[in-house]
Amino acid sequence: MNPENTACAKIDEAIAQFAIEGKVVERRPYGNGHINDTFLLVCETPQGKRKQYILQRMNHSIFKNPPLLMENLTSVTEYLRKIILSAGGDPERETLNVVRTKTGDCYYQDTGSNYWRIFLFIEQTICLEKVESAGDFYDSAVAFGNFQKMLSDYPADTLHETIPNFHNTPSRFRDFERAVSEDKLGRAAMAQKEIAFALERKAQTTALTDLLAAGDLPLRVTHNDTKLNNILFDAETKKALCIIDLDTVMPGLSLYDFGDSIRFGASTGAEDEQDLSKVELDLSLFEAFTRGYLEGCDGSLTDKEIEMLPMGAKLMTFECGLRFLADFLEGDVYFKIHREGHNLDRARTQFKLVADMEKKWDEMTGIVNKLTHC
Ligand code: ADP
Ligand code: GN1
Ligand code: MG
Repeated sequence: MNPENTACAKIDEAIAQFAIEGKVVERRPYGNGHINDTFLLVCETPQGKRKQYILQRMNHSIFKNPPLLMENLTSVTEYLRKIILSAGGDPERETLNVVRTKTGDCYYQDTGSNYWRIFLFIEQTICLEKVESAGDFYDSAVAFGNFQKMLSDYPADTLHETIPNFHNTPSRFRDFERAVSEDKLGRAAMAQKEIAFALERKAQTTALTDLLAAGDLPLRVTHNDTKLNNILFDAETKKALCIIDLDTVMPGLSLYDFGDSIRFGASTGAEDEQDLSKVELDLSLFEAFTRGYLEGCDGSLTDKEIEMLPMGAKLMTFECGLRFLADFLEGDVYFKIHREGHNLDRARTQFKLVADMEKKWDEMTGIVNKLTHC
């Protein structure tokens, strides 16, 4: 999906439906998300006031039921709004705010079956693609832990599963095996080393799902996509301000949120780094995030969840690698790519990180023990 092409097609029809302030004077593709098509809208009122919005075309080949997704999202953000207000915070900056259509709906389905939504643009914020300091990463951890805590009494059974089996690693492994055996584009030959790496680790994929099935890990309301660029930092205070990208807020494990943050943020290289010598797990960042996450969850994690934190990190990294590799084999139909082989490069960084976590396993568990016994 190319945002520019989309812009030409239905974007004006969509914008006209929403109750936004002023006239759109500029619009352009925005951000680095892999899933939705995101645009910044700059508006001006007749009085000369400038107001900005985020317009998104939801990816409905991935999110099969955008209306139910939007029901989750509006309900969760309204719930968060009340908690933020009662804590004396600013709900227009600390959570997403959905702008309604002129007829009061939270999304618009255009005549070409695209689904659109608009959020208030959260001004004066920074979105980080890479951890710049251990302090930032620690802050993001407190915010993600706190996010889960804020939603701890949310009625989980009212949430729709926007992507079934999203973090079910054995199910992701089966998808990967199918992609290898179908090898639709004959690309498997280019990824033999990576395929072998994944197959050798099949037995590990059930580590978390087995504990969940046995009732040894609690199901919570989790974000499920906690990479660093899904959090906005206040540009002035540099503090973590708002958790965004709420499309996958669903019942899940705390270890999914912990692990996904580590795989993205505690790596010394970018998710798509081609020079693998630059990619390893930074243990000081692992420690900073673990400390922050434990603080943000504020004593709510069980002993078993804490014990499994390193496994959460390893499994989420492995799972993401499997997903990138399967998508490479299937012809890049899920994650947006910006160059040939992009998904293979991404899979390679994830597997390099997994291998490094295996080497650093004792240090990882040592850090978790140290932080929970001091
Ligand atoms: P995707 O699902 O494709 O990752 P996101 O919802 O994460 O899409 O949005 C993509 C990017 O747009 C984010 O990483 C962030 O930079 C920016 N963004 C999204 N919502 C807002 C907002 N309300 N205010 C400011 N920036 C935003
Ligand atoms: C996608 O939407 P975005 O870019 O924040 C993906 C995550 C992956 C991530 C890898 C809905 O996240 O699961 O971990 O890419 N989101 C979805 O960068 O599949
Ligand atoms: Mg995102």
